[in-house]
Amino acid sequence: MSKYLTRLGLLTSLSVILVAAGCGADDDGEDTGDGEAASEYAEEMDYTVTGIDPGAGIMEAAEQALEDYDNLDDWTLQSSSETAMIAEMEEALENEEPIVITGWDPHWKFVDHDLKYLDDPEGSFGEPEDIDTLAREGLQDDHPEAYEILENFEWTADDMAEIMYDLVVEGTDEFEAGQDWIDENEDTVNSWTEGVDEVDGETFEIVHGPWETDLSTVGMMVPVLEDMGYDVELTNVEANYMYSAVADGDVDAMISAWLPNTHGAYYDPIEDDVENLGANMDGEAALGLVVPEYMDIDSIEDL
Ligand code: PBE
Repeated sequence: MSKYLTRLGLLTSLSVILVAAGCGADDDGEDTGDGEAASEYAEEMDYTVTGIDPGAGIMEAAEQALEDYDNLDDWTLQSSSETAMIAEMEEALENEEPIVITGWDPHWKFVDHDLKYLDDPEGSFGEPEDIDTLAREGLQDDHPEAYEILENFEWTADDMAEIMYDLVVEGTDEFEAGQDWIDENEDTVNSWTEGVDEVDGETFEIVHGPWETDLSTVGMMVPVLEDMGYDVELTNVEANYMYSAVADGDVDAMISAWLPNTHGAYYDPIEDDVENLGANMDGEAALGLVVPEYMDIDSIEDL
């Protein structure tokens, strides 16, 4: 009951402000502007941002947004998984209902659906960042060939999105999708492996997170390393364990470190215990709140 009252209170004060600003509903209740529509959305969405797994860095950024924006005071962030979030989003799209999700780039969802990021004037989601490659200490001595390939590894958001699209939308196995990309991008892959000696069945371990971005990346890198003679083992864990696994030397490398913001809380404490081989994707990783295009709002402040 009290929750209901709070919401009602919020709605009322919002409408008052919006009507005062001349952008609310007119007398017969017809929607004449963004503002009134926004408050209706909020109630329809049950004041909920639909999120993913609780360990993901984007969930921390979304919690930060709930703190930074006064209009989100009574909102909650619902955790689930990437798959569950996308399913909810697709259902909303089908019914043209409002929904707000935690969204990021690169991601295939922007290819197939008309979606938009909401402006983030408070900067809760930070600036676009890099995806870095991290190596365990001693990797260069133990596996110099793989070390060199990983040091050379560099691609773009479009590259990753191609594999992700294949994987998620076409249902292709990640290694097949990765191999298809390799076949179409031989020059790029050669620029990573040129002059590097092949090895004879050495085991190489990569840790990655539970998201499609990570699957797409390893889906490509595993065939590259296998082609060079490695026997690659993958471990799929939650975000914080990716970092401790490399820092503790339990695995050889990770190639999906979203830095400096998204995984900053995981990276900063172990920074001195790993070797950062630099960005494999430069400034193209971005986070935010995402809504369908048909929603008549542009900013988190309009929610
Ligand atoms: N993501 C995709 C992850 C990193 C890769 C943005 C969902 C996150 O930790 O938020």
